[in-house]
Amino acid sequence: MKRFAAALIILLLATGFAFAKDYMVMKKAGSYTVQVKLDKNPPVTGLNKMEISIQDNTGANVTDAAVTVDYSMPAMPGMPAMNYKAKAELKGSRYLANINFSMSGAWNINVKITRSGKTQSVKFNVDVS
Ligand SMILES: [Cu+2]
Repeated sequence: MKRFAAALIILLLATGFAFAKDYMVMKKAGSYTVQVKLDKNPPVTGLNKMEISIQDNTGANVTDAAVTVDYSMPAMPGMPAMNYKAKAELKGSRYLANINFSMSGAWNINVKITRSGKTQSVKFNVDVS
């Protein structure tokens, strides 16, 4: 029984992200480790709040970057390509942006981090419901 409980705990830990409330992506961009969260999981048509945290290679939070989010949907039958841009504002040690998906489906997201004249990007896709 003890062994079963331990196995169950390990299973819960391993699948933890599946139960997480927020949509979350963690990626490297150059020497930065970037964590991007959306407050809706799955993301929804309309307003989603994005939270971006950036750490340098020493693990320190980066708070002096200019962060913008480009999000787009490629053209599809009856719909031209859609491209939007949001500016993320620093709040505490995180950058916050409002992302407004105008329709459901697959969107490309590109988080651009500019610091000391150099831009690094984190790209990922989301399936908007
Ligand atoms: Cu579309």
